[in-house]
Amino acid sequence: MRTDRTFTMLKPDSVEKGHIGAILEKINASGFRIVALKLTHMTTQDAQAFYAVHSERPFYGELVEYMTRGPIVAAILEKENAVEDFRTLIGATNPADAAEGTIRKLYAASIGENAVHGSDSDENAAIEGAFHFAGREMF
Ligand code: IDP
Ligand code: MG
Repeated sequence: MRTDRTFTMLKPDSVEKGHIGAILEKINASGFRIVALKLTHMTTQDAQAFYAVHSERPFYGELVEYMTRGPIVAAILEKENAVEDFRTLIGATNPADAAEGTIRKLYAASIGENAVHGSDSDENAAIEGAFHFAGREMF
């Protein structure tokens, strides 16, 4: 399996607030190459499946509502050590705990509405990328 790719979503709050350009600029400036990119709107079934690992958590219903309320930007990113470096770039899940200059510190409102997703492992990056993109959409 590749170890130099990760998967991200600019979540509905980022799209609603007009932050697509600023966040993609920061991603590019941080050395990631965009391999795949689209604006897409997840159905309830999509979001439930994508976040199935969290299905027993108390915030699962709220998370599915949030992630389906409007379009997202889905992307696959390439860089050496992509998964770990992208998690560093986005910052902690709760923006209140996120380091200065991170995407969540700059653009996230709360632990629930936290602007971006980043895969947590190479294995999940591959699964999540394949969830959103066909092979002919990856470059
Ligand atoms: P991560 O996105 O930093 O990997 P996870 O723990 O995997 O964080 O949680 C997935 C998503 O679920 C978070 O990005 C956030 O949108 C939402 N979430 C996590 N914890 C909470 C919470 O305590 N309340 C509401 N939403 C949460
Ligand atoms: Mg996670």
